[in-house]
Amino acid sequence: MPEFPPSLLNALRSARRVAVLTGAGVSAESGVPTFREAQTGLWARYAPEELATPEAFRANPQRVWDWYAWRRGLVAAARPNPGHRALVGLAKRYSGFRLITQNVDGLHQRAGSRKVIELHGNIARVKCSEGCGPAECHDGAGRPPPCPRCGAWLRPDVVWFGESLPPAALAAAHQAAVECQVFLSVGTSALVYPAADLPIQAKGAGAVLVEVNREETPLTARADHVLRGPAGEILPALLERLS
Ligand code: BJW
Ligand code: ZN
Repeated sequence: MPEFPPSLLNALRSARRVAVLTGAGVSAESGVPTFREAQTGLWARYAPEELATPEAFRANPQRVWDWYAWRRGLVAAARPNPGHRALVGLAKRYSGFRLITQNVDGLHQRAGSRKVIELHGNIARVKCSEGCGPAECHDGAGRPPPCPRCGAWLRPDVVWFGESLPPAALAAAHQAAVECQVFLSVGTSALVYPAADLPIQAKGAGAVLVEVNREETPLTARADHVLRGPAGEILPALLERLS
């Protein structure tokens, strides 16, 4: 069982409003690959930055569609892990609990988290690449299907580099960050903006900033507490110490 500093436990025991930002690291123990760690498998040669852009989709819709089909399969086969479940337990402790995720895998919701703020969309949904809006797609394999309204390609309903985040989700995340008393940044490299700004805003507004990560990130130096290790072990242990 990891040791937790008494000042952290006190902050979490006395808080009413807690916000958590998660990244790919929280799903790593479910077998979903992260973005910036060693990539394995079919797509090892491609950097996510080369696939997760509107330009990449325009240049080669099939290649991007296949990458997402492969990832959709990984996510469908994955199960929530103890880290996801501990966040469900943590939510029950606080009247003001907000879970903000950069993940598109839906594993928080499958674990039982409600009202998850999804900053980067969801891989299970598709939308028109020309802006008609959401669409249905019953078979993600094969060729990218056409939009039923305008005939353009359908694309995953996720946020690519250079695209705006869903305004309502971003506004809710900002509000959660500046209102919380404790902010936990879990399993994210804290490199991608504007998500990476949320912990900084929280700290600027007076929150105790906690990082849970296997490795150092640009946020580490600014965190009040750094819990080094896998989220699937740290979060359940933290929840148990609070109970
Ligand atoms: C564990 C673990 C375990 C592993 N336990 N931990 C300001 C400054 C600089 C640049 C910008 C800026 N503002 C905007 C930008 C540009 C850009 C950006 O941030 N670039 C930087 C990379 C430099 N941002 C954007 O373009 C954003 N849009 C935007 O700002 O719009 C306004 C605008 C428009 C036009 C011009 C300018 C501004 C959009 C960003 C969209 C990101 N999209 C992706 C893909 C989503 C769809 C998909 O899934 O395919 O989102 S990229 C990818 O990165 C994905 C992730 O959500 C995101 C973050 O990654 P994450 O989750 O942190 O994963 P990793 O792999 O990086 O890290 C995993 C971590 O887990 C590691 O630290 C491990 O150690 C740890 N770990 N196992 C605990 N078991
Ligand atoms: Zn359309």
